[in-house]
Amino acid sequence: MNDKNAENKYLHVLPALPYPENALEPIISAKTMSFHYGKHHKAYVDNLNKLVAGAEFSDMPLEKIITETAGKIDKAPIFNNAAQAWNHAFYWKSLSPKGGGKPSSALHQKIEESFGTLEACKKELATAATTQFGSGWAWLVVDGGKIKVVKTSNADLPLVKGMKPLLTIDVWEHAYYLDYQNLRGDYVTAVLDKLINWNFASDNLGKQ
Ligand code: MN3
Repeated sequence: MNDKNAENKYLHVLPALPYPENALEPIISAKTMSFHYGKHHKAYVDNLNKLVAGAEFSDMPLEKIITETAGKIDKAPIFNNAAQAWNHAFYWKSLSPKGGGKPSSALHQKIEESFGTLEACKKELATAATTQFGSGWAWLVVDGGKIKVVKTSNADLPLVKGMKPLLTIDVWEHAYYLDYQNLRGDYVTAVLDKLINWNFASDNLGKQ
């Protein structure tokens, strides 16, 4: 992509959005998407390439960089940018203009085993998303064969906790402030009702 990173075996690239920037309106505006994807997500990818250029992690794919740098204070800038690059790519796929509604029967059954009802699962996701103090993420994960809701701070992610992520909601202020200002709960409710991509979660459930 540019000469500066020519020595990197892995040049990290900003993945294409799975839909146009205005596709999630009116729940998430094109303006939010333009900044969130085009500025924030892009900056994480660009910063990661700069941080690893010609150095220790330049020959590693994204997920390996994340697991190798997790919990190491002196590698925090690399971890933060790598994890945020990964988290955002996963978040875009966790949303869909045709989202909301109900999961596939296999996922629905697993959700009912863990939460009783889909509504209870959504409520727990909403609670995690609204009670995460400061910046972070709410996740639906598989942990020990059971579906659970977890929340993480800043760039942290289930991948480094031995959990398989199924979907995520970004609750950093940049995800909702232009559209909802301080009303994080309204953003979360709208996303869960109209945009959440249960098909993506089903696909992830089926993966090893
Ligand atoms: Mn974000």
